[in-house]
Amino acid sequence: MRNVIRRGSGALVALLALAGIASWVPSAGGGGPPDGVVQEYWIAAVPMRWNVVPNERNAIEHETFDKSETTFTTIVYRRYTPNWEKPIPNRPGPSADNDGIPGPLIKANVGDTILVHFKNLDNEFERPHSMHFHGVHCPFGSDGAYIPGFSTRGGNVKPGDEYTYRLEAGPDSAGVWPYHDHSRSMSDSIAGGLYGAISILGRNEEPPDREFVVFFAQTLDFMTINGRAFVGNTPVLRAKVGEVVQWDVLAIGNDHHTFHVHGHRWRIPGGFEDTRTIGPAESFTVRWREDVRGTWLYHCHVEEHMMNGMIGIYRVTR
Ligand SMILES: [Cu+2]
Repeated sequence: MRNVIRRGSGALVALLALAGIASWVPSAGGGGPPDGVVQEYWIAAVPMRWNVVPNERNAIEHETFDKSETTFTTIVYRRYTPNWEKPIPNRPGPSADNDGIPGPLIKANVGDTILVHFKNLDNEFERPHSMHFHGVHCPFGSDGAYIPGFSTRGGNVKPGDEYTYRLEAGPDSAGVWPYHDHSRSMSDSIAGGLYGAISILGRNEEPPDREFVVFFAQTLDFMTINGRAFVGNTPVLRAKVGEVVQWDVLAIGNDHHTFHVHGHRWRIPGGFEDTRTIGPAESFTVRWREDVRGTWLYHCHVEEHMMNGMIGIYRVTR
């Protein structure tokens, strides 16, 4: 579904000229190699009814909930086919059923240019929104942050309006990074799930066989992974023995979390670990080649968070 255009082709230059964006110049320090490609995404902020606990149960502690305590109307990032023809599922497959929180996983390679066409379709709260990306290079106009008197239209996209953010994946962009609303309404938006991840593959780095996004945040009164709480609602992540798995771990909101996976550990400088602390807007990836089957837990190890929903299942089969 990703739209890939070879950079430097005459057709692209003509296309950009037609679109009125041929005057774009790469930002300092992020100049990609001539073999980089242009990745294009169409992402809108749209209203959605979201249930944090769809099965209305905390299965481990035999607690039940009512739909009225777990469901709310919010604004999420939704991916569209080119030129806004129709919405498409954010990530069919790798991370269960996410179709709103977090937003679409944006993928690119070091050296690529990323054009994110953003449209504000918030006709529910009628608030301005934006997209602000960590980790990538961009000209100031694509920073997506609202600063009275200084920011461009991209920092405060009004309902019904569109803006195209122009980003570059430099050598120092390799890894995973959050993106989120940074307009005037960012506090409400982030609490409501208006965030996502951007994953950039380094030079000479092979893509993993499986890539999992684990986004820690509070949603309503629950501690959530990808906007869901409790085993049976949070993503069930799946892999096979022998596969290389990559975990993209991110956090947003007001809390620090500790990412922990049962039965596994990953290499760090000077040794190994199986738990790592992550604070608001921080992000990291860990990888390993899967070597043990089982139905494992992954969770935040802050006890209150885990008991309040921040826990999921990782299934490894032969
Ligand atoms: Cu936590």
